[in-house]
Amino acid sequence: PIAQRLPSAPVTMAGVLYKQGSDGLKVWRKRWFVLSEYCLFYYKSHDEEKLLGSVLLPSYKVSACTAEDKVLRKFAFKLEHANMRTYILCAPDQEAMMKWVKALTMAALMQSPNDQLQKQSER
Ligand code: 4IP
Repeated sequence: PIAQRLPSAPVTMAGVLYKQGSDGLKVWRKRWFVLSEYCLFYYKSHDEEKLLGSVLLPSYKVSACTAEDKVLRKFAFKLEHANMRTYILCAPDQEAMMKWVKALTMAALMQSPNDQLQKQSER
């Protein structure tokens, strides 16, 4: 079952990412990703007509891929969970990758993107 998006929920970040297939050939597919609150949704394309999947982020660990992951793509990162599927994603450039890793990490920790700003202003 794919978690559905609540139209009223705010979008933290959206953009193109490449996603590796989970089956044998692990073919990369270009997808449109939307981060809304604690859930990452991916669609076939930018028009957001076909929702292909969603990842409930809390308890996921977000990190850049390393040589050990043997991912032959630049700007690759992964979403790992103790007992859920691992997602291997790849951003179009370094800046996008940094932004996604940061935003997804915050969502995984159930912190809203505004929490950090708030904490900074409290100091
Ligand atoms: C598909 O490979 C796509 O990567 C799918 O991703 C993926 O589904 C399928 O994995 C995988 O078999 P091909 O396109 O080469 O057939 P998407 O849904 O983005 O199109 P997921 O679950 O990753 O969405 P399985 O394991 O779900 O079949």
